Amino acid sequence: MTTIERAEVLVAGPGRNFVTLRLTTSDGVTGLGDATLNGRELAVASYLRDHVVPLLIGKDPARIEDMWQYLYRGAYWRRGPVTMTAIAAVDTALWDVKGKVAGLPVFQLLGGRSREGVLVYCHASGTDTASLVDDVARFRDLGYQAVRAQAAVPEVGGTYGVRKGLIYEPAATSLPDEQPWSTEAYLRFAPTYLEAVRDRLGFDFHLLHDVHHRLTPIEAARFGKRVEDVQLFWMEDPTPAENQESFRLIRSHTTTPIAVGEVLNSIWDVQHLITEQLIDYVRTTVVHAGGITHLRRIFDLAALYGVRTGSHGATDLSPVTQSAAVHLDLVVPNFGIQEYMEHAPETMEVFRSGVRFENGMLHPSEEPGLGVEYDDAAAERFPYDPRYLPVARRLDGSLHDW
Ligand code: CS2
Ligand code: MG
Repeated sequence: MTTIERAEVLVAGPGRNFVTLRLTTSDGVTGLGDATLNGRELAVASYLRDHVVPLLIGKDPARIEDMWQYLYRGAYWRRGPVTMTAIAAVDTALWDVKGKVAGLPVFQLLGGRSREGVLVYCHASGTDTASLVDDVARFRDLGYQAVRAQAAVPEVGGTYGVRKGLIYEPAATSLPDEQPWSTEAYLRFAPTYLEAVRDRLGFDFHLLHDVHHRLTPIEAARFGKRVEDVQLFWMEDPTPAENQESFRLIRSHTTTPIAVGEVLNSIWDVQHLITEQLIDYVRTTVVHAGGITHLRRIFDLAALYGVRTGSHGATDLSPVTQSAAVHLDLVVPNFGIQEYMEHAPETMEVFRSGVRFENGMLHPSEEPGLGVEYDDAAAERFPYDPRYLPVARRLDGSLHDW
């Protein structure tokens, strides 16, 4: 019987920090899984190295579903970002192996193409309204059919999602950067820059905005109502997602579509959001919600309730997740949109990926498996360097959701 012979937890910092699981079978077939949790990478590396890898050696790599059940229910302690990211890495690597053994790209194992390509959205930003509108126009000229727009709020300096230079990387400091926040200033300013984008560039493309967990439910309801004429494709994370009940209040006040889920890690975390149709797009991901196996379950539940997919895809999700996401996005009937941020050149030196961008869509490679290989020699040149995500503080100094 073929078994899992080797399991390597690879920690490196090419462009930014990543944790990758590489499984090797007794037939010499390898599979990759992303295990990156931005700002808490070593917690997942330890969960894998110290508690999961010893359970993998000697197991049958073909038994993906049984492995998922074993690692989830067998741990006793369940759910949460660390656990589910570790399980995700194993699951994704096993799908990669299965594709290579079958000689098929993973999307063929999941049911084959349902669409020709995967519609993506990119991140436009600006330090003020004018530079934001110019940045949206630049991405439209590059062929993007969907663009996220974020601008700095004047009274409080930097704000979430404003790129410095070519690559946006929020985890940029060796201790959390304390960034100021004013809800009042944001609520006064954000609607005006979204309106300016539509005034200057029109309505023939999808415009998205990430509130990034910053508002109370009633503030989010007010914001959603205020921007209805902007016709957003979605307002994302309008309020912290732990309290799923909050979205009922927002829903009752506005028709602006709602997207939630990048910080959620299991079907139980999104169950009521979906079954009570409190959201329009579910943003859970391969890497943080238990891998391809579990994410497919979430997407199939969402399909029953008219909720579409809109997976998170920032640069702190590695090219392994990006490829796995595109394979799944190509197949699921209720696909909505896929977030896409170009990784840094250093990242692409380590992760050799066959995913390609063409006229506003991503396309997976036709290689067997996920179509991503890990270059150890290149990774050697980029050691892990601890980085934290920022924290936000209101102008009175009290802690706010970043
Ligand atoms: C954001 C992310 O892309 C998004 O929608 O919410 O940039 C998020 O801030 C980071 O992935 C956190 O690591
Ligand atoms: Mg987000």
